[in-house]
Amino acid sequence: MSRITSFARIAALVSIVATGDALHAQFLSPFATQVVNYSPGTGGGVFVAANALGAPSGGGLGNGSTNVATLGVGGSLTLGFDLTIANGPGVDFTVCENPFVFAGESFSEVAYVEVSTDGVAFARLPSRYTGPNTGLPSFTAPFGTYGGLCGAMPVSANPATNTLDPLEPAWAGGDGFDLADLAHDPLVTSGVVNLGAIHFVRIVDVPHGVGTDAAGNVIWDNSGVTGTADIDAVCVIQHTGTVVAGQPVIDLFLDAQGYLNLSVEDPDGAGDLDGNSIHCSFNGAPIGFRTLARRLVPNVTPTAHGYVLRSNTPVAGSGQHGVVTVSARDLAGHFSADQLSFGG
Ligand SMILES: [Ca+2]
Ligand SMILES: [Ca+2]
Ligand SMILES: [Ca+2]
Repeated sequence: MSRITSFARIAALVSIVATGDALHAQFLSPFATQVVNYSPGTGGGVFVAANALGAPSGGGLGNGSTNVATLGVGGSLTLGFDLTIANGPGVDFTVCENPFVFAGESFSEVAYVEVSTDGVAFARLPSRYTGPNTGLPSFTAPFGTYGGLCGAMPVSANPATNTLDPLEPAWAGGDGFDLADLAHDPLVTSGVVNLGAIHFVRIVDVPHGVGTDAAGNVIWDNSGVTGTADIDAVCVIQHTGTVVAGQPVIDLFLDAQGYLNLSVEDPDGAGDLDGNSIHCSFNGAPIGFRTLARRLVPNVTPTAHGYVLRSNTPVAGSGQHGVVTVSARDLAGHFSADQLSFGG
């Protein structure tokens, strides 16, 4: 190789590196890549920590994966990533456990989810349980029973058997987590946990009938005394390479009056949304955008950037429950998704 060619190659390499995180990130795994700590508890399951690395091995709505790392009673699993998870619009990462649907409900074994910048201080995503306070009456739990916990949403994506994109949770499945829910956590406000630079996710067993949600309610699930959550994968949806000014903003939320709202917007205008890319699911099952809108959020208000849809009546306190997930791309391929679990 001549000296000039060699310099040219080095210059090209330097240029690629200097292009920064966005390009570099395209070549990094969007899944957990390291088992940082595995402290399995007792009970039954598959105690292979490496099963939580890489892509999910979803079994579809009716089947749970066995390619999992079981937490065990009192156990926890800390995973590391090549990418830096960052707070973008909506869901930033999903945790894939192995729930399955039975008679319209989910067999749910739930766990707390925590995030860390330094691997030492972990902030726990606020959890919500709306089931009975004395235990669940059946083998399964209604969709919408849990929020801010993994282990409720079935997983369909499985690159070994189908072409569903694991990073597109409306169809892929998995429990979605939005780092914005931690904005008021003391570890975040003090700067110890940086929502723009999350390097670790820790998943912690909920002690059966003892562990509480963020409001102090005792959490019950379908695990029984010796069962616990089984972790299949963690999928990074928003990271330092995807969080950009012009990306679409999907937002599912209950407003102050308890109405369900869905906004589908793009900072570049409604015309920048790729209409064909809007994917929706209800209780894990794909549903058309128009059907979802008609059934749940029929009141449509155009905005400068897209649409805001709202339910006819309040859903909070109405007895309605379920989990809605919506995702979309813009014409540049930028992505956003959101998921809302509601009930009670
Ligand atoms: Ca977010
Ligand atoms: Ca399970
Ligand atoms: Ca855009």
